[in-house]
Amino acid sequence: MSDEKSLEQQEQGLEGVQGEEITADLAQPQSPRRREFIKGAAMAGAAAGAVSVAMHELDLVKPAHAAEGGIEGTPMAEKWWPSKWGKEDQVGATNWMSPKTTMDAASQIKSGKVYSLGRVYEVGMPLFGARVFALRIPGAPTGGAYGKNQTLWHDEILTTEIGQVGTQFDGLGHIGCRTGKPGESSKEVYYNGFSTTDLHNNSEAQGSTVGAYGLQKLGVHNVKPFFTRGILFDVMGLKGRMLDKGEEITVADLKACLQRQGMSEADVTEGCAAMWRTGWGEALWMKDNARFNSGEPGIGVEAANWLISKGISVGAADCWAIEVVPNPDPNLAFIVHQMFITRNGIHILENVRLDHLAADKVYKFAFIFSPLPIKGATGSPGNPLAVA
Ligand code: UVW
Repeated sequence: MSDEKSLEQQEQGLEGVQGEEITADLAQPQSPRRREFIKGAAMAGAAAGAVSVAMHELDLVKPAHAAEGGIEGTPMAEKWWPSKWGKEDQVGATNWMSPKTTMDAASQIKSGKVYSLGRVYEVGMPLFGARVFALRIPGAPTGGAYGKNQTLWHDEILTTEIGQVGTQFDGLGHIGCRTGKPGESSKEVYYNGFSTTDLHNNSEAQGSTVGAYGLQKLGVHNVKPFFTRGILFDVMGLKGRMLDKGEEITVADLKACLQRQGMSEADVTEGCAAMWRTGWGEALWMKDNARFNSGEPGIGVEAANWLISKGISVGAADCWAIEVVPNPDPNLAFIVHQMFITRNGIHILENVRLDHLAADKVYKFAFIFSPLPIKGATGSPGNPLAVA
């Protein structure tokens, strides 16, 4: 398929992802191909009925009209703004951070052991689509020698989608929802009702200007640093195996994890950082990138709604999108991203390491992470910490 055709089809929005033809070849040999997602989703069609019944039973998902701002027949049906944190809010669920969450997190620290949840950023790590990671050292060394003491130094130049590679924190400007026609920037809606027009600070008549140099709204520099309770759902431990691509983690699975881990729903507190271990990352990261990128296990609509109802501040997992890909409902693409980020201001943290926490049976800990305040960026790299 030509690039032109695939772009044209992407312009068709949600309708477009239903068809077999929307199969943008995402450039890199190891990159995920949407054809495989869609095919997988079709094979999972039997499960889709059950999922949609559950969706309609949930309070958080109410039907509405596209004219009111949503997409009828999806979890994005209802107009989702203004935010419960006010119509100007740009920090979403990081509003939960407070001295109370800090003290609660601190009370989880029993041994003082620190776990790095971040992966090393390096050439050869799996990347979504045609994203790149290229680091160069100018000069050998870059500069010097200065002074009688002959000081040398090295710098680096990094070309990458800085917030969207490796261990990555998705900010609120990363994911939106088209509620109008292609090209209607004011109807491409993000968290708290901000539109593409707002994010790029341009009018539809003027074309894109300022926003090319960083998002003017919902940039990741706005968010508050995390110091909160972290909880791990060891789904791999529960199942005794790595989960497979397209395998959905259910609410029953999450509750079974809590029970197995000697915890209860009371441990899923407002503002906590919730993480689920699938085994996908520890088995496949830089070992089989093609399979890693071909889809993944993760939560779906049902578990997302449950976690939203608990008031989590961030959802994290050891895979590249934290959600089930392909979604069992073939009409849905990256729906958990929209439910968390766009509708509820809940952040997403992808490609984290969780195996060492599971090995030590650390299921509750202090979660500490300060996204890099890169003005106008869509996300942040970094090394989140769990302190047990
Ligand atoms: C997309 O950007 C679609 O996905 P992710 O946030 O998983 O990188």
